[in-house]
Amino acid sequence: MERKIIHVDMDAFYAAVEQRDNPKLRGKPVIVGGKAQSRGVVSTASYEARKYGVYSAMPLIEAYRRCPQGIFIAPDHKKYSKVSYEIMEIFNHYTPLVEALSLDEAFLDVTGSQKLFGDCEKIAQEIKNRIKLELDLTASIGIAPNKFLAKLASDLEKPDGLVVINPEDIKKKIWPLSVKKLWGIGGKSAQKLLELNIKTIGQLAQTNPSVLTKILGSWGREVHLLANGIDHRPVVPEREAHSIGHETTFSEDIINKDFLTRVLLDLAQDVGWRLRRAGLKGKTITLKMRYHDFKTITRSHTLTEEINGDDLIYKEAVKLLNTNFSGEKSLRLIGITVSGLVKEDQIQRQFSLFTEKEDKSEELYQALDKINSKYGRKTVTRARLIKKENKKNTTF
Ligand code: TTP
Ligand code: MG
Repeated sequence: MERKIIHVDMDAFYAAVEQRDNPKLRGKPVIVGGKAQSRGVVSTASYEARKYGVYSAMPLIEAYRRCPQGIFIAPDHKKYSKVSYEIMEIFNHYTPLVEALSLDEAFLDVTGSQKLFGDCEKIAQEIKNRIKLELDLTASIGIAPNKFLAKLASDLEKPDGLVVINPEDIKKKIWPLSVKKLWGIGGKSAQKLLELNIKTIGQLAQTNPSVLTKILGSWGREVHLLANGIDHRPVVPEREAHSIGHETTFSEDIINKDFLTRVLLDLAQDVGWRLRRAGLKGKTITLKMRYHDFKTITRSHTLTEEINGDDLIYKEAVKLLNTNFSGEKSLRLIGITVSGLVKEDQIQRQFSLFTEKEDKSEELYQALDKINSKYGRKTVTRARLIKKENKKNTTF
């Protein structure tokens, strides 16, 4: 059976939440990131502000230069992550196969949901309606037989779009798009393709894959398949993922370390949120940096204990930045990945064994045994997990 993949992406997410919660901001150029002219970075801008050329990852000073009448607001991550939970709850209603890519974006595999909820277009429309009615926000949705096409589709009619791409639409709807829309095609690759006069996805699709592997390495074959609308990657709910990461490509090269540090906070919050949502913790923190000349490096640090708190991820990422960013070459992209993932309840079992050994209290053992035999092995450890988590995760 042909797969049906939905990609949902909220419109101007942080700004839309702010406009929803403060009617005075509606219809206005809202720029979320921090005080105008401060050292920070734009998290996002309302569509009204985008008309002035203000975009995500732009320095606030530049945003102010382009749009001095903009309303500048500091981001409230706690609020956005709460809204994210509500959005993801709506998705979970239609399928267990939800892969959240970030706070405002997810893939849903609804192939098996259609018998119960009606065809995929009906499901997508219902999701949009619920997001509007229950959360007073808008989302753009793409529907396609695979992830690659669904993600491209959701972007085609933003904001408030709903675009279906069937295999027969690929030539008309996808082939005219720029090669830059393809995942993994950064500016440098696009430049190399341009030298061969390959500008559109269609031209890429019609190029011999051996030519592409010469330019792009093994990724070339993959790119050729994607350009032809072929993508077999499954929708993987985070709880089954091996790593969770997030990265930002800047609109202009960045050399200012304070600015990069501020971006790391956003990224850490996103990655932390996704880990916690999936009930995961990870031991290895990796910082990815792509320099202005497109050279890309990754630097990792493995901790003795798994973490998923924003503050801890942020702290490790900043340490990696401090030791590996000399400030001589500007960056195009920065990203954080957490790997070495384990499920929180597994850690809890280890933790509980450890503390039990430390306690050496016979009475306690007996009491634990009693409870565990009565309610099942996990009862007590789970309760401890909750306490431990509450203490640690002060941010949420
Ligand atoms: P996006 O989905 O990329 O952007 P958006 O939802 O604001 O706008 P649209 O999808 O309609 O184009 O990112 C989702 C949120 O993630 C965004 O509202 C703010 C945050 N974000 C950052 O904090 N920094 C960034 O560089 C980006 C791209 C997003
Ligand atoms: Mg969005």
